[in-house]
Amino acid sequence: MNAENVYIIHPYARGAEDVLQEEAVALIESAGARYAGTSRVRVREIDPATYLGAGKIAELAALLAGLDVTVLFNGELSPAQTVNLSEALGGKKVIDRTTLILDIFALRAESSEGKLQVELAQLRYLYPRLKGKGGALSRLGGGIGTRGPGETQLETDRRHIRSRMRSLEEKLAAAKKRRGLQTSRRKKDGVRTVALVGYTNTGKSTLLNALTGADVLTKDALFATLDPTSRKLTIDGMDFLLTDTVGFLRDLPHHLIEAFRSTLESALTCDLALIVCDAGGDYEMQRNTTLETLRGMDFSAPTILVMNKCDTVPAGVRLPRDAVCVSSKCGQGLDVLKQTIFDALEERFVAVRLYVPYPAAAKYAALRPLVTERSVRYDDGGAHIEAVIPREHAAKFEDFPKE
Ligand SMILES: Nc1nc2c(ncn2[C@@H]2O[C@H](COP(=O)(O)OP(=O)(O)OP(=O)(O)O)[C@@H](O)[C@H]2O)c(=O)[nH]1
Ligand SMILES: [Mg+2]
Repeated sequence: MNAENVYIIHPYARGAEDVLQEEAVALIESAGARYAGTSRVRVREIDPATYLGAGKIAELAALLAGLDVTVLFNGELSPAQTVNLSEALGGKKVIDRTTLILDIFALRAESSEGKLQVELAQLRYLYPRLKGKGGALSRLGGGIGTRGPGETQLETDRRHIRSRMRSLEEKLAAAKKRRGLQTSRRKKDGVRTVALVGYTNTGKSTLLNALTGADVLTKDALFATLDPTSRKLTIDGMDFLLTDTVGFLRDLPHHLIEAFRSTLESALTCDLALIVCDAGGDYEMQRNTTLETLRGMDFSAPTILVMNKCDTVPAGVRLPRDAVCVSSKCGQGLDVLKQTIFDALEERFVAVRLYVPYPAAAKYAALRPLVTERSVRYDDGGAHIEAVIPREHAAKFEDFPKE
């Protein structure tokens, strides 16, 4: 199939929003489609029926007549506005930013829970848009907005969709419960978790790979990662789980964040979060967007600011002083980052030397899940252990004679 050509209509109110416009191109490419051009439209007053004014629409209709393009409206449209715009533009397929992002999510979702979430988000978004559209959806004939797990449902009736949404909600609730159990077990076992969070395409997955030797997909695309992935990382004998997460985007529609809240929350009940930014990009905006998004999620872990891709920044350029500068690609700064992670976690953990006499082995075994052992040496009477334990549980180890 030839790649779908997508033409952007970029509405703006006042001042130029160039980031959003450039991002729209990246989003189109991330969806596997081809960018076909942009019209910027200054909007002074939103027309409730068509968003844009009649004069402007006529101009656009003339411009696009005869072209085989899908129109991306780089903003959010109401269901009625989508239908009306499509008609006014001579029946062209019109999608908005949310539909496009959902489409990318659908392409990326791999875990069963991720797929369920995308499907539910797509159906919730489509449901009000089905009203009175008759055959409109089947006319779309493939491409953006029709892909993903929701695809087969699009042509079924609303009642069907309602019951499908209910069933998805139930499945997700069950998955959430399971995940909750997993998290509390992890906590009980004293497994430390570090989350990689940040703006999309800043190199979170590349950093996960560089630190852990994992082989997670990395890509110059928006939302390359959708499902959180965890890998074990050992620094100086201390083990923990490093979790990669979905990237954030400025002006990500609120209900999309809602949809991914639950997967994110599991990663966000972490002991430490690395906020990854692109040192060669608009890192202030990336950091602020990330912090704002996290603020809405009951997030309270300590954070480390990481400026990635520092290989792309000319020497001498000043980066925020509180940041650790790294290049996941070249390996620069990774040792400093590891040390910073270790130090931040060590505040919450203590290194101890224990002596466990053989008769006390069972007692120690019961506490073993809390312990990260660094070295164990046996003698006739028992085991000499060097280990790291959570500060809050330190009292439980007081029975073992210190060396
Ligand atoms: N020059 C340079 N490029 C990098 C570096 N780290 C990552 N990249 C590139 O940046 C692009 C995005 O990397 P990813 O690791 O997929 O980014 P991500 O933050 O996981 O992105 P999403 O999952 O889409 O949110 C890829 O093309 C990487 O090769 C780096 O340190 N230097
Ligand atoms: Mg990624």
